[in-house]
Amino acid sequence: MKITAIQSRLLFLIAMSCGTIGLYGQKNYARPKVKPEKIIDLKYGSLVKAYRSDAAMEAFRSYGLGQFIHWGLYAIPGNEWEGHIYTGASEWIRSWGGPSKPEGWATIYDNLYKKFDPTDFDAKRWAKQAKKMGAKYVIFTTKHHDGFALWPTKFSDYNVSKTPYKKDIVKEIVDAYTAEGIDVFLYFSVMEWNNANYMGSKPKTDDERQKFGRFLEYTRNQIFELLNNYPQVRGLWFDGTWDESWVSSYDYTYNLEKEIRDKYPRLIMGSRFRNDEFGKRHFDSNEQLMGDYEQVWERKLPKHVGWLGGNDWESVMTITPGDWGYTKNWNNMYIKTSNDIIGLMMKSVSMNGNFVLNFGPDALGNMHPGEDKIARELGEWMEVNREAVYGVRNASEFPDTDYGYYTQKGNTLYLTVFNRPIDDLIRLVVSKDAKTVPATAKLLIDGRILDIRRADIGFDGDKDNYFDIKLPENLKTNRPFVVKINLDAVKGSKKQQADAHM
Ligand code: FHN
Repeated sequence: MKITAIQSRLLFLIAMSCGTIGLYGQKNYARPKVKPEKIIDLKYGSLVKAYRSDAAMEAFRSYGLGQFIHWGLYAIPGNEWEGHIYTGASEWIRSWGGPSKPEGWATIYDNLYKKFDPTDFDAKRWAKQAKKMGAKYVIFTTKHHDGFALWPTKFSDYNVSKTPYKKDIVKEIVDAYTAEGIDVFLYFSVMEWNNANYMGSKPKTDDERQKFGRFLEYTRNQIFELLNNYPQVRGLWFDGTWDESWVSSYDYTYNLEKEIRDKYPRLIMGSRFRNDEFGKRHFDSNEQLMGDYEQVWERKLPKHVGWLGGNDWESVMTITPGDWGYTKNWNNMYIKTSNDIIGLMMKSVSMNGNFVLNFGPDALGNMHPGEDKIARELGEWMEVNREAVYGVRNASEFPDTDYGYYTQKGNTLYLTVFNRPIDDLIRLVVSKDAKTVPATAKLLIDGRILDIRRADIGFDGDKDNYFDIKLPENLKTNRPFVVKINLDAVKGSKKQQADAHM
């Protein structure tokens, strides 16, 4: 049965989003053991030896919400070309193959830079939108796998200065977002499809080793060029580090990370930059995190906070099933709703992570209308509920709840309710050993004080206490809402319930 190109794209994206991971569940993703059976002697293991408590890392832990922006030449086709539909992820369109590929596609793509002229681009407008949305940091693609640089790099002619636009886009983004108080992280792809010195496989001959050696030096030069040109940046977000050529260069990459950290000790780098001498990525062979935070959670979330082993982490998420770059046509695929996104964000922060939402602007410099809508709706929600998102930690004293997600800041507990109980009675389960108990409660949405009382249910031998919070029947909302609960020291002793006789 012949399927149309749209159907094949739909099938591809469904497979992408469900095949390896379920958005809300975690299928086929086995967590690494947090403690190795035995410690081995590693020469190229993790360089992050201690918990970072510097201001930059503490700021990272408090971000809560970030914005990812994938922008580059792939925005010009936007996943289609002269009626041909590309079924892969839109930012991978240069690698288009198979019968649906337009004739001479690679050459067409490699000449798109001559058309790149985003006349609507206004970094200040993007930064203001991100600010209103509530983003505390942005991760911006300086160069994706196609190797096209959005800054006037001295180390390659394949860059924005050679386009009709000419201007330094990375500088515009760094300046505009920094001015809005949003910290900037720069995305940098190591893999570079159209670089003559790049190869995916491990260099075998002397010639290949020399060639890839030139590529490694080029990579190092661009990294330090970015850090030198844009000193405001807080972090580097590396990608495209899975090919054997890079994996086998663990000696070089170890020393490169060491050089970066020695020169920029406050820079934040996730676990995706490199691997140890056994090829272990994200966690070295002693299960040590290969970066300042776990950078594994891409279009997936941990099932619960225990999976994280106390490491810092972030989840990066697409609004479409699997496109990071601009995609013209959002029909025939699932587009995450604002409630989906609020749920993913609150699940992330309830497990001490950050949630980073991706935007893929079009070739003129406009966000997709669907992205503008989400940014607006998320911003409206954050306007009211941001205190439950920023600078919070896992409410470890309170067990998971079926009502939604707990986050905590000192003696303030936030319950973000997604599942409103049928009787409007929220029953908090509080361990009898808890040092603090709920004392007062109010709704963030309108400030109303809520009735809260201990429910002496009399469950025999129960290890928990119960506190009931009554929601107002006239509370009308189609969004998750936050109950702000003040915790107070346990007072007095409670009436001893008689034991049941069996
Ligand atoms: O291949 C890239 C992909 O295009 C996109 O940039 C994502 C974003 O995290 N990273 C890689 C896939 O893991």
